[in-house]
Amino acid sequence: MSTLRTHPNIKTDYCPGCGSKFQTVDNQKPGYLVVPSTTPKKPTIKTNSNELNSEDVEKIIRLMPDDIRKKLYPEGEITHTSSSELMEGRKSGRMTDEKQKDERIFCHRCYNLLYYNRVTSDTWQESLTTDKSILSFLKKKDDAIIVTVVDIFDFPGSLLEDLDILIGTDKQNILVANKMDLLPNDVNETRIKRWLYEKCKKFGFTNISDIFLISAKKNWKVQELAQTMSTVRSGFDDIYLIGKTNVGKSELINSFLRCMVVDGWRHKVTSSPIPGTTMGMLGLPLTLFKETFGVNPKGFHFPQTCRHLFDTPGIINKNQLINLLTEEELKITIPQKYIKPLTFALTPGKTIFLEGLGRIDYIEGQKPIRTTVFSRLKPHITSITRADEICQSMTVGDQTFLQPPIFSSKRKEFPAMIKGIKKYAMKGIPGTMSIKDVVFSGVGWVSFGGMFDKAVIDIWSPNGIGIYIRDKPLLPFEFRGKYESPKLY
Ligand SMILES: Nc1nc2c(ncn2[C@@H]2O[C@H](COP(=O)(O)OP(=O)(O)OP(=O)(O)O)[C@@H](O)[C@H]2O)c(=O)[nH]1
Ligand SMILES: [Mg+2]
Repeated sequence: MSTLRTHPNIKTDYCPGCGSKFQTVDNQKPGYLVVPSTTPKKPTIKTNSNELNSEDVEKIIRLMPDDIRKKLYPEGEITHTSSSELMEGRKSGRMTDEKQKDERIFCHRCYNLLYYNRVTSDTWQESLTTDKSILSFLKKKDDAIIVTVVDIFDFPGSLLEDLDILIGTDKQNILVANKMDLLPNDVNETRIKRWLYEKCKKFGFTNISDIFLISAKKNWKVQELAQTMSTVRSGFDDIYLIGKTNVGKSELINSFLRCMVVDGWRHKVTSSPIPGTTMGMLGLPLTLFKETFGVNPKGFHFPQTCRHLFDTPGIINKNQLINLLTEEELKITIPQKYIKPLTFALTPGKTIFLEGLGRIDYIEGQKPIRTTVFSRLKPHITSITRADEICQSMTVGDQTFLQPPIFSSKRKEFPAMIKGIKKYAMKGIPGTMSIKDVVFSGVGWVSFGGMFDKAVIDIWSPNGIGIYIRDKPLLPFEFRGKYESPKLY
């Protein structure tokens, strides 16, 4: 593989975006590299006579009055640009942009994700790991602190189970609940932290040094998190970000880079909605972050040489419904911004669909139940009989109004909707608090509340996977979102 390093910008054998080992054999496999040419490109011939070449531009800049030139191009900032780039520069107030300056060479998949926001193939999914024991080396590693990242929008589906057994209880382990920007901004953080702690205990994760509610995308609470990491870290520790796929580990690395490193984008790693974006360990030297992670509470500066902040490959959650989706479907399913709760009354004999990814039938009960949907997918309500017919047509591969899934001739079989939980009984309570959440992993959840004696529901999903019942709802009081009638068919 060392032959790949013939190009001056290929510094290692691994892609700096996703950590895959570079290879030039199979363009459907991780790390595929189109080996760039080392021969310098010939200058492009001007086709547009109005376009200035770099020499023309430099000449114009040289001829400018001194004071104007200094104002426009402070020392060291003059770059070779064409006239159209100059226009761009003027618009954005910068002479160059990140993509021009980032000279690192990425694998084919990262290149397309970073610059075109698209995936090049879907067969790489076969190389993803479901085996969380790849992290078990951490159990023997004394010089490490762990940051366990979960997705608050997909909890408990996004939590690594039995963490205490997997990596031991002798290390500092900070729990980070990411994507808080998707929740209403007036949520009670103390209650959510307590809620998270209780849930984690239930899933075999008790060794929690601290809990942070952050948004890596918006850089919320990222500086505070870094401060705590530096406090709990001894000078000789590496830092590992671990978690299931798609929780935002890589985006958190990028957020640290954005907040704490000048020109941090030069070290940016690949983050995308495709589960399994990071495929190998990616270590950024802590020296990059200057003192951020290197100062202990007493203020001593420890040597940081060879200590790293590691992004790790996410452990794929076989239960996550988003693993079944194509890139196009992911783009319409994964929430990007604040999810507005949608509240309505569900009457006995009715079904609520979250497109073709979730279905709840109200099979037995007397009264309507207060139902609130937290999902990017809009709910559809129909009778249970009609819902059965719709599912029947989906099973034979017919396109229905429920999308995703989007059926096409190219699509491999999509799993049929089956009952994952049958005849689940709930009892209502007086007051405004919700009583249960039904979670469809990665897609969203439905909260139930109100005063009723008994309501019995069946819960369906593709192959019956990814369904969790939360005895204590995450947002028990946030049902008041704008009342809208769900679509009726
Ligand atoms: N709304 C929101 N989206 C986020 C946030 N952080 C990450 N994301 C999105 O979540 C998706 C997954 O992010 P990644 O950083 O690739 O997740 P990861 O944990 O590194 O995933 P793998 O590499 O697959 O293990 C991307 O679409 C991100 O834009 C956040 O704070 N808020
Ligand atoms: Mg990643």
